[in-house]
Amino acid sequence: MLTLDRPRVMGVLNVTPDSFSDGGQWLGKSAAIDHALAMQEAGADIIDIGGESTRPGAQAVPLQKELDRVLPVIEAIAANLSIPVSIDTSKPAVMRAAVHAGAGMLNDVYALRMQGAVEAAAELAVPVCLMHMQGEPRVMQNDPVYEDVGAEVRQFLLQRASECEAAGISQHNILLDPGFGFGKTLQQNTELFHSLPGLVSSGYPVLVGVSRKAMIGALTGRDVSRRTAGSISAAVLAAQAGAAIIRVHDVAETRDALKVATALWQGWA
Ligand code: 7PJ
Repeated sequence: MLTLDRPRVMGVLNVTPDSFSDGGQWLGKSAAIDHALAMQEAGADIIDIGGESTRPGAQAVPLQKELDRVLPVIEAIAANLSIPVSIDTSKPAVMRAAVHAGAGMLNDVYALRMQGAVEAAAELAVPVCLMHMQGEPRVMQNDPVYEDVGAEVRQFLLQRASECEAAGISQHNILLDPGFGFGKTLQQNTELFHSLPGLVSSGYPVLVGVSRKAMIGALTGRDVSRRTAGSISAAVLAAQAGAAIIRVHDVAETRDALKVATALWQGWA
């Protein structure tokens, strides 16, 4: 679907009223499609659509509501854009409906741990991103504890990958994501980031999402609308550590930064 010969940019499109950085902005179908087109124009390699906020403290969204939010947008994007669409969901019914509507990838912050999700992903046979999270969104930031966050996250993800493969998901369709901000303190996020090369060495493509997150806010003292520079710094370092896909809100800026950083890092333009 997408070759991973250079760091790829995944543009975030939340069709939710309550996501932390763009909640409510792209709720209307035409606003969502315009934003997706703008991200494609800005150099996005893939668009990630989410209909359920997973911000700390967020409440679950009923199935039908999630379907109503995401399906019309996926259909329109699949018809009008040339880049693939990923569906950010944990519900097997949403995974199935989204792929039938044209989505080409699954992105699951629960790493397919919801009942029926592994089976759905195996049947759909599209790439799937397995993300690490300690706890669940409602309570995940209440004092998360690790002995060695990098090692524990890596072990969890490799265990999930082998369970998924045993259930019929092709190894070539699996991506791993350490889940920055999902049940991690600032210190744990920074340690985890430092351990990225270890996860990359597993051989699975690694997806990293740090864009505008609280860890960027904590390090810069900026509110969510002014975290672009901090986010780009993290995106460049993630790419340098070997991440295959960077999930971001600020597509044009991140693309520019990655183009410059990649050429200079390689010593080859
Ligand atoms: C992530 C995600 C992430 C993956 C969100 C936000 C919160 N999916 N969905 N990785 N974050 N794979 O955008 O800050 O880090 S929602």
